[in-house]
Amino acid sequence: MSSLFPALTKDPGERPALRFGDRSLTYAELAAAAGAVAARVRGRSRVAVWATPGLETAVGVVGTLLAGVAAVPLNPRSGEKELGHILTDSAPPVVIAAPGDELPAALAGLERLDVDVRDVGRVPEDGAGEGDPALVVYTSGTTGPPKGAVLPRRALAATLDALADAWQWTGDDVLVHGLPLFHVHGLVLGVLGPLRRGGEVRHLGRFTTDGVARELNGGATMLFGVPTMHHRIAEALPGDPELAKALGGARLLVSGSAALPVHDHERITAATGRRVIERYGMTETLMLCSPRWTPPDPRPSVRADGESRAGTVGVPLPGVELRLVEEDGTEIAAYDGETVGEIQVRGPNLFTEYLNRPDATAAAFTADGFFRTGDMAVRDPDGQVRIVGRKATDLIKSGGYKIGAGEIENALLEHPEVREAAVTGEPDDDLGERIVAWIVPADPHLPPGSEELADHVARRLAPHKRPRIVRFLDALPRNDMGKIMKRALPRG
Ligand code: MCA
Ligand code: AMP
Repeated sequence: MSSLFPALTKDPGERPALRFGDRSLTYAELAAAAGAVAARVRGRSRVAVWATPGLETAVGVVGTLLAGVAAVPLNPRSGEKELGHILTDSAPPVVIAAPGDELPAALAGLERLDVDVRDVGRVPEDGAGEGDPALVVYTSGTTGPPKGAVLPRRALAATLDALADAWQWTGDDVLVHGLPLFHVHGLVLGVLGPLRRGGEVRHLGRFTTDGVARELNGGATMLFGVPTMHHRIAEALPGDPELAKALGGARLLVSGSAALPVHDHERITAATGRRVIERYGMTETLMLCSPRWTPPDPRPSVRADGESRAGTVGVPLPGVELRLVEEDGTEIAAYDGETVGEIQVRGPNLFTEYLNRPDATAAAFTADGFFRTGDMAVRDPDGQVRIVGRKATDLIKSGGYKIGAGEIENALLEHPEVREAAVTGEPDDDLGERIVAWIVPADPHLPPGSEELADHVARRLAPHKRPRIVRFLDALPRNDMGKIMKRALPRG
């Protein structure tokens, strides 16, 4: 296929490509450093990347892709159980890291390859096919450990080009964000996106509203974030004129990974005069829907096609076939803003399979090749999609991370002082949903501490999967079959 990064192969110049804090690389420097990585990983089956929010991660992933090899980004905060599962499942022979990174014992058996961002190599000819795997990204399901979604090179190219079309995203754009680099949002959209366009990304290392204000006031044109980040911006705006000025001057403010509450949309628009564009996607499908961006028209009566409207996620992106279906599989024809159905999608942007999970892959697709998203939506008369819920109550979206109740329950049950455990999500102004653990202690007179249980989950899985609230019960409500009835749990 044609190159994923034309800006690296055709005359890479002194234009800025990547900036992390005070460290940066031009396109020429990135081509050299990523070319050196490519030479070192060529011919490997897969490469794990210790995905800290740093320059080396970006160079490591780009170099791996240039070599036609698939990268497996690892959350550097993964606990032992989660990391162990990902390594066993994806079996990478090599791990890419930054010099000086301390790697956990689970990675000791892998060959370690440190990225030197000043290395000089050549960008190889692109010999990879469009169906070849580019990334394996781990994503939670309702039960069991996370599954590795295998994303082909075609999917990355298709989704980034569709977004470029919808948003008029070009090499002149400078993106700022503070998203983690082991998920689709921060890595594919947030790093590979600007590089495919030949533009610049400035990563904040860690999200702060001050960092956003500084970069948008200093030449950045676009901001990507999860709703929690936009919520924190909305909270800060009244007392922060610099932030209001920064957002007011941006070309594009984008939210995704979970629903942005209408209240936060409204507060940002009131303080900055700008609408946040809300797009919708999934790890398995990459981006599915977005409003189209058009330059602001001074005439108030002019509305652009698919314009951003709070509460909706816009229209299907170019190349994405999207349908709503009833429980029995019947397609819903109505654009009435009322009839709810599951979103099913097909297109070049989709993953190919869950690694080593043919059962789960088969269950995820319909006979005619549509992927079942599990998201429930309606379509408004103007074609805009409005997500109204999710099929599975056992999937929790917290801070934009998808977290399966089952994996946390399993981790909690491994604690010696826990007899029974159920995990639910409840509304949270900041995180969207917060994780609640319902525990029947082994010894009713001596329940484990809440902090102790949170640490236990954080150590095994990852800190963002830890329960924020722990409630103790004498017994979990169960039906006649013995199944836990989560809806019958007392409300907090
Ligand atoms: C607290 N911490 C702990 C513990 N408690 N560590 C270990 N054990 C504990 N018991 C630490 C945390 O690690 C962290 O450390 C700090 O305390 C605060 O953590 P926390 O409160 O959890 O989070 P936060 O810092 O407030 O994070 C909010 C956030 C984050 C920045 C919005 O949730 C985030 O980055 N979300 C992005 C998720 C994302 O990218 N999703 C995209 C998925 P320290 O202080 O050192 O940091 S892709 C997707 O969904 C699709 C494709 C799409 O559409 O985009
Ligand atoms: P992930 O598996 O982490 O890739 O999360 C994908 C899920 O995030 C989708 O299936 C949706 O439930 C949710 N999601 C992503 N973007 C939005 C959005 N703009 N509005 C509502 N939900 C969203």
